[in-house]
Amino acid sequence: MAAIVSVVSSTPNAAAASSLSKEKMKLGSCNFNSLLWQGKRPSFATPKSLSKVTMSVATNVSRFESITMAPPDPILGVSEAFKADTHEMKLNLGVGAYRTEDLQPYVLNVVKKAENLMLESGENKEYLPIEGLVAFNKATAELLFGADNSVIQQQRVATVQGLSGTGSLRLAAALIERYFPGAKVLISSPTWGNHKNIFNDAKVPWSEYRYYDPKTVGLDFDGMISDIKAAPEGSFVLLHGCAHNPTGIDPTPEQWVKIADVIEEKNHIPFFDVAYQGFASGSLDEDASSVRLFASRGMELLVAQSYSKNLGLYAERIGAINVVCSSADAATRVKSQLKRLARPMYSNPPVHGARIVANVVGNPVLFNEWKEEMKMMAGRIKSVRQKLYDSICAKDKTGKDWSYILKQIGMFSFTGLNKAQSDNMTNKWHVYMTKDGRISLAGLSSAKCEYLADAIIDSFYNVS
Ligand code: PGU
Repeated sequence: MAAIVSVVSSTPNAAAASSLSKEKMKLGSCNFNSLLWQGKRPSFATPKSLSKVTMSVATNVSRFESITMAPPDPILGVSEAFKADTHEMKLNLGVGAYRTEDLQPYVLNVVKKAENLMLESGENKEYLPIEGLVAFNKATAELLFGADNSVIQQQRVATVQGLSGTGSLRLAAALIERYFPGAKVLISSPTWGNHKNIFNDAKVPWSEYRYYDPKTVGLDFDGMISDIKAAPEGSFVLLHGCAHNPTGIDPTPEQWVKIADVIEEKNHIPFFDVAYQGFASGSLDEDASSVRLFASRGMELLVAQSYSKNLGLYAERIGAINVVCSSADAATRVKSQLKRLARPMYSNPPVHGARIVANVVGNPVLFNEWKEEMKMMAGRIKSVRQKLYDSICAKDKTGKDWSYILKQIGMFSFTGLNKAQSDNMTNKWHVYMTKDGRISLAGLSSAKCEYLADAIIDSFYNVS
């Protein structure tokens, strides 16, 4: 850490003194304070013009000296490394962000249309209420549960607009910390990397339940059920509503029923993270079926939503936290406390993304167009998934079963590559991915499937 020192001259020349006093010199990693303390003159190259200077104090060692460098983020840091690579075949399969076949970011047509409508109506930039845009909150809860769902009809859902999926999860974590002190959140092993950070920062204890079975590259259903059973009664169980991140492995409808059974039996509280509604199957309703199953049993539950992927609103930070309560009265009180938690954190949420969602969902023409675009995006991901699988099978003559790639759903494929193999993908093949072996198929074009297949086969067989 560099220390900065102001130097004052002993020369009688006032002008020179003043100019020198303004001079700042960097001392590199030298601990200047401690040198002064020891009565030693710090050794550094002194410019000639400063040769008569006495070091009459004014040290400024940073008060942040003890703060160490944070590691790069395991997901978002991958994009930074990708940008720095100049290789022509480089591929960014790190972050889960949809790209076109030309590997360009995609702004949905319905989003552009909604933005035009917003411009035309000349909306202002006044603060939103703490809970967010009322029309958005209504639209988002109805999209999740279905407008005719009894939880909506009976006004049993407390919905508060959040700062996308992450901010909504964080708000829920704050609610758990405040009103369920000591309660544990169970998270899948593995899970989206930020889940642990969110609960750690909110001071909510968590532990993991088994989810991924490396032997089958599939779901460890028995392990999952027995870990949920073994957890202290009344724990929160974090579930990925669809398109599990990072594995791409979802329970079957029958397995969801059994998961709901054990959660109910143990009096746990289901806590859904729904970051990919419509993106997994291409259907908004189908991707919400896990959440709706739990709601239909009359269970109380939490659901964090995100519009980053399904509407491509990544940077708008638009999402929501929904708390389904057993009475409308409880929902009103929960909502008031969510607002109280939000107020000192960020006061009130941003308006732009909320208006886009409300306009798209509230306009039947745009809503239908959105569904078509979502199907198109989900379809492109499915087609590169198929092509990648076909390319790998055609190139790999060992007879290894790669069918798990096809069984996975959503943006990601969990390749089963270990850290060393994932490093080889990046260092040798310029394929950027997370070190847990996850690739985002949303960042793959069909033109690059063959290349990726070569990279995976090389890494799998030639690196241990
Ligand atoms: N929950 C899950 C399961 C996610 O995968 C993501 C995004 C989020 C919540 C939060 O998304 P928001 O943008 O806050 O709505 N995961 C992506 C995006 C990059 C990241 O890590 O934030 C990913 O690549 O895993």
